[in-house]
Amino acid sequence: MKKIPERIIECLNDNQSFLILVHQKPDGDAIGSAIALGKGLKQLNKSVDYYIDLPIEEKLLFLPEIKCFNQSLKEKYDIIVLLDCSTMEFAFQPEVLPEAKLTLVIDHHKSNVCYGDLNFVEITGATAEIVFRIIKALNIKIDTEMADALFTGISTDTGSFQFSNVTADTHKIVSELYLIKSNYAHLSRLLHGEKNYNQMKMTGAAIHSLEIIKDAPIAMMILDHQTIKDFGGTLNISDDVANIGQNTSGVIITALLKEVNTGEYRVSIRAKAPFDIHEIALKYGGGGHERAAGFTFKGDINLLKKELQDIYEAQRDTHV
Ligand SMILES: [Mn+2]
Repeated sequence: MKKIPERIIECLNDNQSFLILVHQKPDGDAIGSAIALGKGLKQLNKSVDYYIDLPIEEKLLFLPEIKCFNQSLKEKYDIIVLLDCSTMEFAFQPEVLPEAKLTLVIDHHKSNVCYGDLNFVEITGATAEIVFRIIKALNIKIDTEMADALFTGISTDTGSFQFSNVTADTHKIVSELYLIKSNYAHLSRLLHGEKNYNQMKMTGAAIHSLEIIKDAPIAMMILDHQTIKDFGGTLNISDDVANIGQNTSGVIITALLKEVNTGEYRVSIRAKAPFDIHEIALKYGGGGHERAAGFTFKGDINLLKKELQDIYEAQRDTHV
């Protein structure tokens, strides 16, 4: 674990007003990181506003602070903090971005381009891990609500501690969260087990569409536009649907295609180590990590299949 640089701590300590932004379509890590940092800064008597892309998935709505999201914004802040967001284009931001003395970027994406005035980017399991370390460095007491927010961030981005991005540091941080609140079983079930009816049906439809590409250990699942509409929209496609493909015996790479508009797919892609699929996401203007990335694809799905196959074959040769 790198030490949090002094200038980041100073930036947070020495300023008074903060606006927190995260990536569009925020996930558990984005929301959990924002809330933990926001609550922490409020403990230091700072003024904190959040500007977050709504709606938020149902399972995250129990988190505190959500009622404070998108309240009237100031014209000017000391600091705009961007969390879990690899480029400014991915940030969900007001049409007119308030003025700020400085933008501070805190992120764990490999594809982060360090677009802030101040940047702290480290490849960790979740941005929430970095936020935890910042909060500790600021000597802020973590209350149970902040612990829940941090646990939510770490647990969701690591697939309940099963992904290859989990490290000893992840567990060290989570072990400290257990000293604040002794039991996360209920929260884990809420985040990873429980689904509403529409989410269950959507998951079923994804499984039904599962196809293994001929001659390659690549799984593809497609949720067509009508299915997404029938079961309550993309918000009801839970994060773990893409992992179902990955859990099929022998599969190395999975693509889950969500037809958000006719012929336009939001693609979630997963890979098993040591395979790295983040380049294809960058190529299509998306982003992400080595083993989990996303992008938008329009066009012939067979071409995408071919591309995935090429990635697999090129990397198989280097890894063997
Ligand atoms: Mn994240």
